[in-house]
Amino acid sequence: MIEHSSLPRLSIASLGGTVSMQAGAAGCGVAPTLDCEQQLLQVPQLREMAQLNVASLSLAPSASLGFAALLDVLVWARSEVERGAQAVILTQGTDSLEEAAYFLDLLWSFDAPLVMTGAMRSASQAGNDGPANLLAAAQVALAQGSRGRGVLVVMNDQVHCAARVRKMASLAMAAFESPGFGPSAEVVEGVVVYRHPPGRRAVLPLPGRTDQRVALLEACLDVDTALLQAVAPLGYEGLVIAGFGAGHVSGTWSDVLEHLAPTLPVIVATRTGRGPTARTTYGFAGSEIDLQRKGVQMAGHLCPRKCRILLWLLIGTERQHELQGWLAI
Ligand code: DAS
Repeated sequence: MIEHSSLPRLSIASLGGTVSMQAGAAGCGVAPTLDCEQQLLQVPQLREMAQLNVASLSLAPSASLGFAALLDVLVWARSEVERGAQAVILTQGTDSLEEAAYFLDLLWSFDAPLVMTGAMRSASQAGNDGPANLLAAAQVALAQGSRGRGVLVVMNDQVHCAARVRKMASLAMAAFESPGFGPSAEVVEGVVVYRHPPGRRAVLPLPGRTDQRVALLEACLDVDTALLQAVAPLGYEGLVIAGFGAGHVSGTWSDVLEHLAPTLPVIVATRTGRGPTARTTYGFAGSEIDLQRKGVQMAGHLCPRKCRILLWLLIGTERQHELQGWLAI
């Protein structure tokens, strides 16, 4: 019998998502109903691994989470570590997990791991993966090798770093990947095996303002320029474009960006889902060489959605001028 007070302290909070969902009335589909304590009932072994401090912070589908809610979650998680938690676990919906994880990672200044997980199948479905993901998340949270790695996403016995992880499938159990990089670690029989030592991390202060808006548009075949031209008049303070291929747009979009890029930060990323944007390969109108000459920043390996998070936080901390350096990390 393990003496309870000798166990490490672990704080766990739930935000909602499929991991908190179960069926209500027949034919109505699953919806968030399980609070954090109820989720933990499915994983009794957690209480033998750690002293748990449990909180239910929201019951939202993750498409309805927002930056304000995530800043509140960050304040809670920080205070848990300051009060002695060895690590913090958050459960949330998988739909926006890749964005929420990167948002929190950019602001997470502790060595203590902040581990995020969820489920692809609800408590009402056969093969519900929530309990297994929660157990693996706790094993990762308590592993010494997880320290100094910022925010980690644990799904399907894999550990992904927040800057690289993406949801790559709508319903499959193996939905999460870090395209081009692979997972940082695997959980094998409860043991967390990292492939590499922790990398260099940079952290931002809390944003001083939160009313800024950053637009995300996708380049696509034969698209007109109406939405692109509306970005500045609508008051957006930054723009991310999910560009073709290695970070390209049409010649007509390039013409608009020539006037837009000097007035607000513009990032062009790749819409392909894997690989970096180019810097020095193509020279046509709308290519990366053309766009950089017009003041556009190329995203490198950062996917469009994470570019939007980065730019929102940089504007909120008045660090837009540091954008190029952050994209190079
Ligand atoms: N698709 C759901 C999930 O996997 C819903 C959500 O993200 O809240 O959690």
